Amino acid sequence: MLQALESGTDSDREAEPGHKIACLTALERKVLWLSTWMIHNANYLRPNRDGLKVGGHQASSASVVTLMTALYFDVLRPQDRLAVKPHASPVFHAIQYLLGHQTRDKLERFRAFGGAQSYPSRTKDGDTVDFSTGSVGLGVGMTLFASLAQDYLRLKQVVPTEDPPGRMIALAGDAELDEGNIFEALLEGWKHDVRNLWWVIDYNRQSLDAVVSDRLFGRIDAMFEMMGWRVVTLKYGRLLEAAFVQPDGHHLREWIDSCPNSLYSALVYKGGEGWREHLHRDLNRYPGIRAILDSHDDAALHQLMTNLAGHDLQSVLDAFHAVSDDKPTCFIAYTIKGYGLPFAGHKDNHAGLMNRDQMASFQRSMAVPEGAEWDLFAGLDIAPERLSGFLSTLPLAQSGRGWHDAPQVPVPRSLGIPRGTKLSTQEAFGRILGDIAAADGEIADRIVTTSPDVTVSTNLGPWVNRRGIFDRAERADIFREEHVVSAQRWVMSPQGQHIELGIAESNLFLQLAALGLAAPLFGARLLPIGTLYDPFIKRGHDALNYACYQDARFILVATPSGISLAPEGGAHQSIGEPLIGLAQPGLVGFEPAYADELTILMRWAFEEIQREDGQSVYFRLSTRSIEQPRRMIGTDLEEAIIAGAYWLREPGEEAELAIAYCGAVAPEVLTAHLELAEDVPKTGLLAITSPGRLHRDWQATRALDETSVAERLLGRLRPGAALVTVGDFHPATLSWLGAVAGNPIVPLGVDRFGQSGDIPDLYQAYGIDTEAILDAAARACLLPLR
Ligand SMILES: Cc1ncc(C[n+]2csc(CCOP(=O)(O)OP(=O)(O)O)c2C)c(N)n1
Ligand SMILES: [Mg+2]
Repeated sequence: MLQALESGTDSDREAEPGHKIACLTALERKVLWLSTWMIHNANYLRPNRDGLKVGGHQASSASVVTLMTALYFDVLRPQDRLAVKPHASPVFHAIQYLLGHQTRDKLERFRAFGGAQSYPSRTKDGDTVDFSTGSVGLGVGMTLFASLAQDYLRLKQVVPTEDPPGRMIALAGDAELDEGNIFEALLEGWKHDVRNLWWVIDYNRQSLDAVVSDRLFGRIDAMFEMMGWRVVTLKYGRLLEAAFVQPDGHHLREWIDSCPNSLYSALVYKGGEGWREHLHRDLNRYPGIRAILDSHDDAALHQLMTNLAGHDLQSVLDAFHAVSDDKPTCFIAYTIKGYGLPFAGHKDNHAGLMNRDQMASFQRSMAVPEGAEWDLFAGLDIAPERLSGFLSTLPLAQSGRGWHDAPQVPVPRSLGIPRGTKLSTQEAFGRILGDIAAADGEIADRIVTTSPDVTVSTNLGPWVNRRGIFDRAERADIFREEHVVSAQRWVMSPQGQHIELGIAESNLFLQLAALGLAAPLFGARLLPIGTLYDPFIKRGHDALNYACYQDARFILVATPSGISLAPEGGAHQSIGEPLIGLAQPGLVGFEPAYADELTILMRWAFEEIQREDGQSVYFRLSTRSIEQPRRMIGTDLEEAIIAGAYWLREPGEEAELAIAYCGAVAPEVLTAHLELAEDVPKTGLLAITSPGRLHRDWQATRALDETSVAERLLGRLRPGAALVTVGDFHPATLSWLGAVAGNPIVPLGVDRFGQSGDIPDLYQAYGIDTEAILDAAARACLLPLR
C-alpha cells in the first residue's frame, strides 16, 4: 500500500498537472532527434550510387519542431487540416512515426525511391498528408481555399454540421510570404469573409540565401490586420519574459528588440561567449544586467538569449489554446533556424548538414545510444510506458484521421446535345451546363463553378442565372430590383453554386484544388468546373500543377482560345496551352470541334473526375461559330471521341494521304478535303478530339507491346502515307503523330505570337487556312514514300 502511494499509479500520474507538458517536452525532443537523424541517415549512412547530395533540411526542420509538436500532439482535432512547410517534411514524418502512421522502413528511405517524401505528398505519403506542399506559398494559399470549400459544404448542409468546423492551418516559412499568391489569396479571403483559418508563421527571419530585412516584421503584422485577421505575436519565451521583469530587465528587452536580425542570427551561431561580449559592451552599466550575466554561465546565457517563444512549448500551447473563435488568425512565432543544432542562426544553414562528428556529439547530448537511433523512446527522461500511454490517447493516433470516403455522384447516361446548325464550342458549353442546371438532378446539385472574373465571358451565364452565386450572406441583385435590364442575374446566397473570384488565376487553381479534394478532406463529393481564358492558364500554371500533383479532380474550361479569337489580338491568343493538356500529369486536354463531341466529352468528364484512377479534364474551347455535322452518334463513335480521334471522312483503300485536325479549324480542313477529292481521292480526314489522350495511350501501349488507338487509326492508310496535321495551336501538339507509324508529316499550326485580324487574314498569315493545308498536302505527297 505504502509502496503504491509512493510510486503512484498510472492514472494518478496522468492526472498530474505536469504530465501532459512532460510528455510533450519529451516528444519535442524526440521529434528533433528523429528528423535530424533521418536526414543524416539519408546522407551519410545509405549507399550513394550516383554521387548526388541527398539533402534534406535540418535547419528548416529544427525551426518548427516545437510548433509542430504542439499542433500534432495537442492542438489538432480530427477535423482540422494542416499544410506543412515543405522543407519541414522530416518533422512531419517523424511525428507520423510517433503517432504510429509511418514505418521505420520509410523513414530509413527518406528521399529514396518509395521512401518518405522530401516534401509532404498526398499521393505518395498517403492519407496522413492533408495538403501536399513543395512550391512555397501554394500550400499556405490552399488552406484558405479549403476553408471556403468547407464553408460551401457546411452552409449547404451537404456534410454533417454537428461537430465544429475544422480549422485549416498552414505552417508557413516566413519567406513564403514573399510569394505573390499569398497576397492574392489574402484579398480573396477577405472578400469571402473567410473563417476557421490559421496561418502559423515560422518567423526565423531567414530564407534560403540570407537573413531577411528587419523592417519586414511591421509590414507582416499590418498586412494581416488590414485583411481583418487577428495577429498573435509569439516573441519571447518564459525564460526571457522572467528576465525582463528582473531589475533592469527592460534594458535587455530593448536591446533584443532593437538588435538587427543579422546580428541576432550571428550571435545565435556564436553562442554564450558572443552574447556575453555584446551585452557586456552595451549594457554593463546596469547592475541588474550585470547580475544576469554573472548568474548565467555561457551555456545558460545562450539558452536564455535564444529563448524565443516559438521554441517555448508552453507559450506556443497557450497561444494556440487561447483562440476559441473562428476569426482567421496569424501567429507570428519567433524562431531560430537550426535551433538546437550546431549551425543554428548561421545565414548559410538552409542546405547545411551536420557532419559525422557534429552528429556524434549531438547524439551524445540527446542520450540516444548507438543502435537505438530509431527507437521511439530512447534518451528521454520519461518512462516509455508513460509516453506510449500518452500517445495512445491522442485523437490523431487513434483515428489516424486520414481521408474521408464519399459516394460517387451518379452521372446521367447522356446529356442533351445543344441544337443549332452553327455553334461555337463555347456557346455549346454554356448551353449544356444551363440544361443541367434546369434539369435539377443530383449532378446539378454537386456541380460548383468558379471563375476569376470571366464568368459571363466564358459562358457560365446560363448556369449562374439558375444556380446563383455563393456567399455566406443573402445579397439581392440590386440591378434586378431596380428593374435595370440585364441578361445576367447576380443573386448571392449560401445556396449559390458559383464561387466568383477576383482576377487571379492562381486563386482559381487553388480553389479548384480545394473543391476537387472535397471528398477526401470533408467527406462530400463536388464536381468543380473552373472557367478562364486559355492564355491565362500560364498565369496560374504552377498552382494548376500543384492541384494536379495532389490529385485534386476538376474540370477546367479554357475559353476562348487561339488565333481564332481573331480581333482580340496576340495578348489574348493562346499558342502552347494544348501542350499543357498533353504533358501535364493528372490532367488531360480535349479540343473538340463540334457541340455533339463536347456533350459526350463533358458527360465522360463528370465520370472521369470521380474515377479512382481518373484525372482532371481540360477543355480548350473556341468562340468561333462553325457549321455543325448532322449525325447520330452511336456507341463506337462515342467511344472514339472519348479515346481522342475518329475518321470524320474515312480514308480509301491504300490511301496515300490523311489530314488530321483539331478544334476550330474544321471548316478550312473540310474545304481542303473536298478540294483534294479530285487529285488524291482517297484522302482521309482524322478528327482529333484529344491529342493528350492519344499520346498517353500511345505511350502506355508501347510499354505493353500493344497496338495504340493512333496506330490502329493510321493503320488504315497505306504504309508510309503522308500526314498533314493542323490546329490553332503550336504544331508540336500533333507533330509526334508522324512517329506513331512512321508517316512523313507536315505539321501546321501557330508558333509566333498572334495579332489582331479576322479569321481569313490570320489563318492565312499563320498558315492554317485552306490554301496552306492544300500546299502542305502537296508537299507531303512529294515526300519520299517508304
Ligand atoms: C516556388 C518556390 N521557389 C523556390 C523554392 C526553393 N526554396 C525552398 S525553401 C526556400 C526558402 C524558404 O524560406 P522560409 O520559407 O523562410 O523557410 P525556412 O527555410 O526559413 O524554414 C526556397 C527559396 C521553392 N521551394 N518554391
Ligand atoms: Mg525562414
